[in-house]
Amino acid sequence: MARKVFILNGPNLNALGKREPDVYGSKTLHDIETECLSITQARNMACDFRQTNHEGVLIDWLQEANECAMGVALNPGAYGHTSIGLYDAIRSMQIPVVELHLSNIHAREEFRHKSMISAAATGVICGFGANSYGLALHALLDICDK
Ligand code: CA2
Repeated sequence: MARKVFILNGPNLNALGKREPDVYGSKTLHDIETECLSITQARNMACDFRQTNHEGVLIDWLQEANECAMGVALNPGAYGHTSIGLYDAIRSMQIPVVELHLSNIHAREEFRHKSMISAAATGVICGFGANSYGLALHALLDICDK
């Protein structure tokens, strides 16, 4: 198995840093990608960082990761609250999947409190802004290197 992890991002995360900086911070997704690449490089791991606005594409990428990567860090965006398809995809994977959110979903609107995918994930990080990515990635790499 190649030493590679996927970092997958769901809907609207391409708008990061451009709107609602009070909720999601001022970093762009590209800034976050740069930080993730430097973390993975330092830990001798390759990294495939992607974003899509489409639920089925996220599912395709999870299935792809399961074939060729050691683990996934996933910010599912709003699909995390709604998608049984994502839950089923993660359930069927043999590699660790760390769910992450920039915001603390439990401190926001009630409809964000429930994550459909947490029960299938290896673990969950939320509420640390852009740092959620680094925290999730280190947790994932610790599992991969065990
Ligand atoms: O906190 C997170 O990371 C979320 O996954 C972000 C999702 C939201 O639906 C989840 O409840 C929590 C939304 C991402 C949308 O990002 C935007 C960025 C800038 C402007 C508008 C939306």
